[in-house]
Amino acid sequence: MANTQELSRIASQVRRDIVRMVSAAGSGHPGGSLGITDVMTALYFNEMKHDPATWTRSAKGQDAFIISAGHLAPVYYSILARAGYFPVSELGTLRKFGTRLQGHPCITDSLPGVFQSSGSLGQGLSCAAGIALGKKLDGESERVYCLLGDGESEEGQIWEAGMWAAHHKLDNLIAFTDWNGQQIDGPVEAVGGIGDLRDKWSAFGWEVIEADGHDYDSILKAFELAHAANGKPKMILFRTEMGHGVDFMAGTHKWHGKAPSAEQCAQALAQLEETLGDY
Ligand SMILES: Cc1ncc(C[n+]2csc(CCOP(=O)(O)OP(=O)(O)O)c2C)c(N)n1
Repeated sequence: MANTQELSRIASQVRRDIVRMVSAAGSGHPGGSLGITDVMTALYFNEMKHDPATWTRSAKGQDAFIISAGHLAPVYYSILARAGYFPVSELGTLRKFGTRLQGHPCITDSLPGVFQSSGSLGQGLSCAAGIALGKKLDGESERVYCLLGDGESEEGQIWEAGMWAAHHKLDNLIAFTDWNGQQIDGPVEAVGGIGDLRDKWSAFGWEVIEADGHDYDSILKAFELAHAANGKPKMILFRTEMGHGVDFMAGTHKWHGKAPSAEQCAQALAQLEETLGDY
């Protein structure tokens, strides 16, 4: 289990990976990936019970993770590689024809660590809830985690899954939202308007926890609070900043799905400490 200092070092390398991967691919989603990096690092290097050496999609004794916001693949791939699911050198193959690292995660690509294909927004929570019920029926005590975007939360299927999970009292389901206030075309409230996510998830019968998605104490505390077996699924609303860690990408939707040029990549890397070695 990594401590907060180690998490911060890993996250810096993950951010470097994201910038380099998307820049080399010439397309992809750096903004949201950089914003949720601290939470994803804490999830895989501290919170989740998982073992890359014995992982399969149906392995017993391990937690499951579904990335519903599949466009955040760059951060997901970097985290999986850095955690030991596949060689770090493979990160340089993002979005190339015939590789396992397509623009959105796909189970038919057989990339170790990937539980579910995603990219078509709105579907992941349904999968996560199904897995959570399956674990309960099998008498397993492991948990299921699911990452949602706030823009993604405009999808109706999310709320159907939310009702269903509460109905089945899935307190082994911990969903979390990348609550950056931005989506593809601008601020979430300007594009679709989801209102107050705290009130909405509470009204849907979920335990709601709010946390700072760039403060490891806050992130780890939120996960700890979510462990309570109280008959309710948990929603952690992580306040994040899109593009966090790179000054010219921070706080704007403009880097939602745009690749940095070679020059911009170098500029970004100069702001991020190399801690584990580049691929
Ligand atoms: C069903 C579906 N509709 C539209 C899209 C296109 N799309 C990709 S990401 C995105 C915005 C998602 O916003 P958010 O979840 O807030 O992610 P962020 O911008 O923070 O990365 C949209 C509309 C999609 N992938 N799937």
